Amino acid sequence: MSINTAFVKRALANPILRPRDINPSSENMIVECLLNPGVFVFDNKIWLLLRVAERTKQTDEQITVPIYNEQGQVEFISFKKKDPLLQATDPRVLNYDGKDYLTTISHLRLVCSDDGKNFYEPEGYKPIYGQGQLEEYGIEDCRVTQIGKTYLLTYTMVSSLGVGVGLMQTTDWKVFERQGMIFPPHNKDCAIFPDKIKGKYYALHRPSSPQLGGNYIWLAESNDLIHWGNNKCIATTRKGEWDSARLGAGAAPIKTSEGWLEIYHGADEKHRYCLGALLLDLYNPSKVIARSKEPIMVPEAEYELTGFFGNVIFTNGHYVDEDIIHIYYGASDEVICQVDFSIKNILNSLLKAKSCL
Ligand code: MAN
Repeated sequence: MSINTAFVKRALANPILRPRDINPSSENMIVECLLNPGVFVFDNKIWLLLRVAERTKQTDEQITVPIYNEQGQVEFISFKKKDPLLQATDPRVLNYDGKDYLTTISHLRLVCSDDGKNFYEPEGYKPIYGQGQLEEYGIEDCRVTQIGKTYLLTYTMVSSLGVGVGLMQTTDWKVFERQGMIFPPHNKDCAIFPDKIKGKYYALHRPSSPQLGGNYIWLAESNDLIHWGNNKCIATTRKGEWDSARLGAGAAPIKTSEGWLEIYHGADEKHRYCLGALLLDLYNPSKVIARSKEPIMVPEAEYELTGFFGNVIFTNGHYVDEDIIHIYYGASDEVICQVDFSIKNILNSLLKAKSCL
């Protein structure tokens, strides 16, 4: 049961942020893409924790990729385009002699706004860069969950050793306590629930299992946010559907009278990324009450269809104001956009989908 597209209210000002709106981290770098922001409310403002993907200038003969060295400085590696050992067909990643490299390196940047539409970089809040070997290819797609006065940041740590989930905590967005990798490779798309359930913390995450299984959403629980266990798979890909190749959680689930509402992304074999919803039992979130049969939103606008990696809408951030969920998303892995949904509408579409199962 699909959602009436009239209920998908894209901001008229979309894209609300483009690469040219953000200064590069140094004069050697070019901001190539802005992606997938975490969202939170702090100091009476709406904040985005942007993923800023940068690269250096390219030449006709060579492709140059950035990595962080052990000292945390950016270094560049160049490959001759004609070199037969180079495979460079995906704009996001290349392979040289069996080793994968990202074409861009991402860090996280804070911007804030009084109205949720016009964002600026406030003074005194520094960018967050990758640190150490497990983040040598950068950090990406950060979810932000607020518990009390503490903000929990779950983000993708990227390195030649693999892709895993890191955790940092902050109360003031100036000092960050890094807790290291909480879910080892291959894992990403981790969102911590904003409330404990029966005394335990819960998180959605997305391990990838290459031989058996696939790219599915799992649920884990923890007593201390650092050690996670009792893992359960709660949503798998669906053959022939819009989420047939992979799926992953968006931001922290929203508590509603009907259950935990989770907005997730699903992709098919052609790498079209859409948004859907899951409804999880309030007291036992491993129980899926309902799941969107059709996406609640598909790439349709021009800025969602073409760009750095077109046909992609990807979200990991929103804030809620009564019935409205204000979603921020990356479009075509290049620009930041905003869309509003009514929670009631999504819940209605989910409950109808349930009765069709
Ligand atoms: C990955 C994600 C995102 C990105 C999509 C689409 O799975 O981690 O960073 O937006 O692919 O390219």
